[in-house]
Amino acid sequence: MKEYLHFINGEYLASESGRTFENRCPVDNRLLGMVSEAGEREVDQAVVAATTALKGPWSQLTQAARIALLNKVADRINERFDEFLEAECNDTGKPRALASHIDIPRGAANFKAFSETLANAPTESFQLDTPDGTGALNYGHRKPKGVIAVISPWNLPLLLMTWKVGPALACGNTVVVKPSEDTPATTTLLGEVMNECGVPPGVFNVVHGFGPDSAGELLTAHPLVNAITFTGETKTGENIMRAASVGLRDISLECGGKNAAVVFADCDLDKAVEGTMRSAFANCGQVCLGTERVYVERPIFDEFVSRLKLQAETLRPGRPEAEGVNLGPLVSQKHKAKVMSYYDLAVSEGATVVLGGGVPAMDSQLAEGAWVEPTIWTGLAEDARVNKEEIFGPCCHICPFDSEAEAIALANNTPYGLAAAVWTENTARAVRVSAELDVGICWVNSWFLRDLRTAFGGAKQSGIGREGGVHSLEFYTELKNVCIKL
Ligand code: NAD
Ligand code: 6OD
Repeated sequence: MKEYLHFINGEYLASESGRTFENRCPVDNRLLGMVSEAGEREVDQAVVAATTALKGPWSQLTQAARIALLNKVADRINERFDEFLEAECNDTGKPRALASHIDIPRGAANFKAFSETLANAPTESFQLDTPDGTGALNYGHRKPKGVIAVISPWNLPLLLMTWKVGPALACGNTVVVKPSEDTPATTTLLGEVMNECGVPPGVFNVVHGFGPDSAGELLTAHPLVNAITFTGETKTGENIMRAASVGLRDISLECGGKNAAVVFADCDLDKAVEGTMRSAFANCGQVCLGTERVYVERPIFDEFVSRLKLQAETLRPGRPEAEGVNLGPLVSQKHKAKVMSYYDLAVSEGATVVLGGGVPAMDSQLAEGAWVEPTIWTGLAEDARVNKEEIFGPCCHICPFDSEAEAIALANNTPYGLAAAVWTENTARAVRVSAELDVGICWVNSWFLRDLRTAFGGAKQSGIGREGGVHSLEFYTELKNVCIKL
């Protein structure tokens, strides 16, 4: 049985209190190990280590040397690919085919993606005329922001954690990471990689625990934390924003969504069905960018519904390593209970269940796992709770529309504003509709196609701020103006 320890100042250690909690595999509910729960002492140790490292050898490294170290980290993750893969699949239950294609490669790539941005991003410069005629020169100078608290979720644990740690370290900050209590493994393993690559102690620290009254809250409240970057639910984002207001610390919040896909009759239907298959069911529907509301133009509505159903019926649940498996369980029993409550609610709100709606029959060992059926509904009212609240499971509701204006209004009829997918072969329409959608990320004829130089983040209640490319640079550095009187 594994022991998941904190990683503080380059060393693994358990909590002084001896408090631990279980880490279970959602495939069959087997106990994977015990996780040490950080208290005030460990969180303080981690933040102090990060504060000390900020002024130590880390600050002496040139940008090029820092980038070279982070490239080494990326390479070492790839060398230890199979260990990261096994750890991620054990914690989440996701198919190996998926994690080896997305989670682990992106977990490594996030350490490389920002080096070119950093090396090539200009800062502004202005010449100012002065009454004495000699003038002044202004220029921008970037400094690391300091100690960054990174609070991450369980759905893409390595990818979403390194998406923040990569640029934070590249910009010269130090970090204290609090991974999700459900997925401690890959973040813990990353500590070994940091040591192997020679990243100075205290630059990367990990504390384990829960959110409220535990490591998460203690970390975000710590006065030596200079900024907080968070991915998770909107409600948690609100709590973190409150914590960050003490001492006016900067925040980046990447939160929940209730994303729409808009499928026009002039789309390439094969591509629209295939894309919606992925956006609704990939990672068992546990992707923040995933589609839970599908709006389809009436002439192709029936065909779209029956083709998506046919495709979803091909999803094969099973162990992560099993050949041909393309559907994992949900992350935990707790999350299964939440998703199942929405499956029941959909029926009581009057949905027609096109597919699924229950728990699949799994063989004896897997029967204890957090499995749910891929589910498709039609016929719900627009204001049904199932159409309004984020479920974060393998499910979607499909609704017909009759005009472009109606589709836009329906898609925007949500307090969230993370992502959307538009399916049309008419370029003018694609440009028009994507301009009108109130979201941070809009894909046309694709989904989750990522270019790490681009802005990533949510509108409305899906978040605050943008990361990615120069936007990460904006968040992870403090921009100072230097004014030289000539
Ligand atoms: P969550 O908000 O429950 O937890 C996220 C993290 O916050 C965990 O590490 C948790 O322990 C911690 N936390 C909880 N309360 C806290 C508090 N008061 N103070 C400090 N830390 C606290 O989210 P989750 O269930 O892990 O993840 C699923 C959610 O994340 C969904 O809503 C999904 O849409 C969202 N998400 C968003 C994005 C994005 O990029 N916008 C990406 C992935 C997931
Ligand atoms: O691709 C990314 O950089 C990113 N942040 C993806 C988020 C996925 C949400 O579940």
